[in-house]
Amino acid sequence: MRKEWLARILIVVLLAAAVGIPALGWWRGSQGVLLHARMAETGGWTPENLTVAVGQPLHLRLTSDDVTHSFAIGQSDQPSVDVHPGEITEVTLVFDKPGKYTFYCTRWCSLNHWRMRGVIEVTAPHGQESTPEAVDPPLYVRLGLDIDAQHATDVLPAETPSAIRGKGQGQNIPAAYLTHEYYLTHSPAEFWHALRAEPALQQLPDQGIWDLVAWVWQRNTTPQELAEGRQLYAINCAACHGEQGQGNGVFADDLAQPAADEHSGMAAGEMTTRPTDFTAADHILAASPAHLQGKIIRGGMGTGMPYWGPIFTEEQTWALVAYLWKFQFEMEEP
Ligand code: HEC
Ligand SMILES: [Cu+2]
Repeated sequence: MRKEWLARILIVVLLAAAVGIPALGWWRGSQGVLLHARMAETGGWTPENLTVAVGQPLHLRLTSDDVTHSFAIGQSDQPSVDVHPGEITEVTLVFDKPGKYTFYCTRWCSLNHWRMRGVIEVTAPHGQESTPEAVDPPLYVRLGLDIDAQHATDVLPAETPSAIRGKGQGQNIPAAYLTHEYYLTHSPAEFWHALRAEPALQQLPDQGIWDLVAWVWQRNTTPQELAEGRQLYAINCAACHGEQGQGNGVFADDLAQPAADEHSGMAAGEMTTRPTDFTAADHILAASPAHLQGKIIRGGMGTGMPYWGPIFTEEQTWALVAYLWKFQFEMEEP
């Protein structure tokens, strides 16, 4: 069951103009909220919490107190706006739905860059307050998955499973395995065991079964989704997990030794884990798409893995998951 992403949040950026105004006092008295950007270590956004009513324009005057940052709103299609030191960037936002919106920085300004987040609370007009729309909990919650549990496979492919090789045997797979629901809720290793036990596939060697797994995983994505996932990954994940998914991004070492990094301002032990190596088959092949998505949405528990739930749409989180499998499987791409 493939769920299309529900409603996109409509946010209108009426105006986004960067103007260099050296004299500070000038805009202080003028209309709008002056929003300062600083690296997370020295305070992040000030103010961090904003409130506005539905339909009311929110005028923001963005400026940076240190390096260039970038302002964006989670789960929206609006492009980010750069925020330069010593300059004012004006943005006007109009929200058409009540709720809490996360604003964040999209530039890798520091190790704790992802912590540069704030919240805009959008309130319903007076007299129209209603109970908030019920939102389905994420799939990992509905399935009751423990996304912090260790996972490792008892079977490993001899070589990279290939969807291209698997295609030829695809017609022998029982239909029950070809639903999107099956894909979302099973790890490749579980799927391998299920297929291995199928009488119709008895003649296939173990690697042939792995190639079928890769082919079915590819059937559950599209070239467009993979392209979107690739782009999101490069911008948001590669700095920690590495361009090639090997867990060796530019910040990986810093994350692994928090106490040694006195400049991060983080308490020791706050980031103690190396970013996951997505090429490690024993680990990743034991995770289901629902598990990976859950980790992306909720983040780690004090591990340094950010939570992306308020930043990405559900569609974007699935695109990321689809792309992560590319570190395990050979897939066709145009
Ligand atoms: C600031 C560094 C950092 C960034 C940025 C980051 N991660 Fe992570 N990630 C980690 C660390 C550290 C872990 C290992 C600890 C854990 O699982 O909580 C991890 C673990 C994960 C896992 C868990 C894998 C498993 O087997 O349970 C997934 C999935 C993941 N990251 C996806 C992503 C995606 C997708 C992005 C980008 C949207 C991303 N990460 C960005 C640091 C990062
Ligand atoms: Cu920043």
